[in-house]
Amino acid sequence: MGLLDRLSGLLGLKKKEVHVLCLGLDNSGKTTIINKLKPSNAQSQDIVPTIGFSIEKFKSSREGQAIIFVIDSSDRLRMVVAKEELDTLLNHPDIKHRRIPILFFANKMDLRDAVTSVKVSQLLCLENIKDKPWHICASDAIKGEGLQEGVDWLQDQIQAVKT
Ligand SMILES: Nc1nc2c(ncn2[C@@H]2O[C@H](COP(=O)(O)OP(=O)(O)OP(=O)(O)O)[C@@H](O)[C@H]2O)c(=O)[nH]1
Ligand SMILES: [Mg+2]
Repeated sequence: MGLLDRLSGLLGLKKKEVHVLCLGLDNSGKTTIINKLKPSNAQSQDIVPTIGFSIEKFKSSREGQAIIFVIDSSDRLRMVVAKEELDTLLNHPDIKHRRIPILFFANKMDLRDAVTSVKVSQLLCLENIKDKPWHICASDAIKGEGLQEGVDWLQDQIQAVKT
């Protein structure tokens, strides 16, 4: 079972479609992360740059939405661009006044040039996000490290909304 499937299993709820938006600059690791969240028999071995955007369907247990925002922690040069994209997202009318949980993956932690997740959090000024629950996890999407912690957090947020 993939992590997202387990989410619904743990909640013991009827399977419904869940809409999780996975965003971030190109080459940050979005497709690799989504791929790792699928059941192992559904994972693809060959990931190529996504042209346009892709929509993946998972079965899960909740209505509503969450956002996963992926950052290449080794790409210091484009961190400011990532921040601009994040700010644009946070100011988007569909997002701005909603308490939508945002999970950040400070990805590519295995690379020598990677900065810590605390540093990523500072560079993106995450402490300024006051009206939405957010969480940042260091991850290595190729090995799948850190993804579980992130999904666990999202699960808690979903549960908090449901109760
Ligand atoms: N070292 C390392 N490489 C990674 C990690 N995650 C992804 N990559 C590599 O980074 C490259 C880009 O990954 P993708 O998953 O295609 O990134 P993306 O965000 O989907 O990129 P676009 O589709 O272009 O927007 C690939 O070569 C991945 O193998 C990681 O945690 N560590
Ligand atoms: Mg992609």
